[in-house]
Amino acid sequence: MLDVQKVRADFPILNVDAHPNVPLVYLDSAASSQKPSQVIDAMNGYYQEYNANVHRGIHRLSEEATSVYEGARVKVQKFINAPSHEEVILVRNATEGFNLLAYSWGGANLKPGDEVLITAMEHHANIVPWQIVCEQTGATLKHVPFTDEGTLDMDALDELLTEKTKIFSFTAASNVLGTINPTKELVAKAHAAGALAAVDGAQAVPHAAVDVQDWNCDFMAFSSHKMCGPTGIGALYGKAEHLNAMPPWMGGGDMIRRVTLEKSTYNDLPYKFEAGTPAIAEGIGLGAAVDYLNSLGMENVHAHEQKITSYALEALSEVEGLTVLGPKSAAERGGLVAFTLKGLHPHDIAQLLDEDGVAVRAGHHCAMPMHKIMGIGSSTRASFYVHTTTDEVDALVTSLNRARKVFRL
Ligand code: 7TS
Repeated sequence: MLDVQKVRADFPILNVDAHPNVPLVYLDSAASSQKPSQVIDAMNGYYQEYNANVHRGIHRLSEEATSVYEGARVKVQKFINAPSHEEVILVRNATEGFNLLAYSWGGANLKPGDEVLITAMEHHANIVPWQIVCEQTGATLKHVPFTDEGTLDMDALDELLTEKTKIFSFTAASNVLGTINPTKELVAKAHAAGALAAVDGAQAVPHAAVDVQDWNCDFMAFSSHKMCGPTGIGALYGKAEHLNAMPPWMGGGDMIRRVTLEKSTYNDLPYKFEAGTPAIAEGIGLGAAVDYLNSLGMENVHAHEQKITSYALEALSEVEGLTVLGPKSAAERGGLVAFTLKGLHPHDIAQLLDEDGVAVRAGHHCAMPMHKIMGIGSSTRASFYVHTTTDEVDALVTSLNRARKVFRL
């Protein structure tokens, strides 16, 4: 189990007050996690001790920067158990990963009559790129519905996966319902139908051990900033056989082998998909974040979140008028709870909670279709991570009850 007080000491921001003399209760890690000093120090160390561009200079600083930056790629590879570092494309975030996939793979492989299958519980990052590429290629976008319990409708999935389906792109864990999808089974179903399987790992990789070989997915995208790392960096994992066959996405320096004024040949993986100077400090920070999570142990991270989520579900059930979205049991969910509170708009709730130092997210959480299906425009979401305590969940509940009183509910 995690020693939460010891973990909290790693996060300098947890000593900062939300308002003068109001301690911060940070319950918004699903939007972006806080960063431990190990990550901040690694990024500062690059800028202060060996700042230089990578992959080009033959001097000590550039060689050191290249070695630490490329070392981070290998750390990411091992963290998700990818067979090779060449299959880890460093991108800006999960969103860029899906855009790369949709434009490059989709642009080259989709045609009228083909279908792309997603689910109704996707983040916009795994919806909009597919809408754009379907519009451009004439392919059709379909979606798997979810049940009233907030789990995927597996019967509908079996009907929707046909020989027309070219790719099934779905989230491993929902950022609103909290649902953990049966990724391995979903990948197997896609493959059985002759389709590729792409996984949105944005809410999965930070929270539990992920093994892309065990899942056998063809692609997976995730972001560093939700896993203790910096913003501006993330990864798209892809099987080499697909990545090698895909055309480049962005052109420029680093992604080429040879350029004439008429024509270019392209670099090997992973560089074929990495045009221009990369986010070097951020890549190094991501490597440090992987080291940090490994030092805690992903089994411990997962167990801690399950404990907090289970406590939160119980504590929130005492708040009058509150309805939790998604599965009822913590065992079926990730470390977040989104809810509605009768008579109160999520923005008003978030504002009142903020007065008490409690930071939550309110709105549609970049999942407008999912909210529409549930018949609500928005929700309030509390999300947990390695430093969350049961006292902080109690503070959330106290603050929600105060909000109800303020609005005379
Ligand atoms: N997929 C899922 C499941 C997500 O939760 C998010 C971000 C993304 C993709 C996109 O990640 P990005 O780093 O490329 O922006 N989700 C949230 C959220 O729930 N609140 O703020 C961002």
